Amino acid sequence: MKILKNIEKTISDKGAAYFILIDPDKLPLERTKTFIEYCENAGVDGFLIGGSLMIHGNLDESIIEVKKYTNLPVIIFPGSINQVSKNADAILFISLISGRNAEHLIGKHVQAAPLMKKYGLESIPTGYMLIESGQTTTAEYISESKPIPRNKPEIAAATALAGEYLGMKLIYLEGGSGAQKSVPTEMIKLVTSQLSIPVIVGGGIKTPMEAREKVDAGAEIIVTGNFFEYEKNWSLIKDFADSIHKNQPQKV
Ligand code: 1GP
Repeated sequence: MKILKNIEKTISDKGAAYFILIDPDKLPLERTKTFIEYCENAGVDGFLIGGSLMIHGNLDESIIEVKKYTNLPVIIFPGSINQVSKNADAILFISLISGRNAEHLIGKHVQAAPLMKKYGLESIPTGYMLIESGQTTTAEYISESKPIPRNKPEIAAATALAGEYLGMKLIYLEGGSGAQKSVPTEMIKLVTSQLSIPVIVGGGIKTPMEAREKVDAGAEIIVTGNFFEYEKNWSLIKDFADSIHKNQPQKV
């Protein structure tokens, strides 16, 4: 529970936490040091690492490289059963509760659990919910599960509540990496008003202001990935962190 506790403390200290998603396919090993140092100096709270479809990248190598340059939590965000590594600090043990594909509700978990036990990897039970975001995302296509319609916040709220009652420690509202439209604010408001566990929001967030809107709506963890795959955007990481950390003095 060490890493979950660390996240909960960050949320309570800063008002919300900011995580950056690293896709080992997109961040070359030789750029890792510069990127991680950039994130550390900008006030990022931790890293998720993984991807729905990993083709060239090597998760283990990538985690080892990231951990050379940071003491922040490095948490696996698994896209498949192959993405269980002994080198990470924890794993989001995600159950895709918005879908009805049994493999992603319990199947893959049975395969992963013995390995997690062997590695002593902290499990963070996470109810993962795909939200319709304008076009078919990789997560939706690969998981073969339907997203929740973006104009149905009541379905999202009921699903998230079921996740909490099943014992999930986090709920992840996911637009999908590179989503055209991020998760609607109204949906975040309704979901967070029903829950007592933190809600992560990610997918298609492209500006610090948009990130802040999600936090003001009740999100307690914001994730961005795609936007910072372009080095020209790295200078904005600090602006994202500052907007998300609502308990800390904002820039004027
Ligand atoms: C994807 O929520 C994450 O799983 C981050 O999404 O890459 O669109 O920022 P982006």
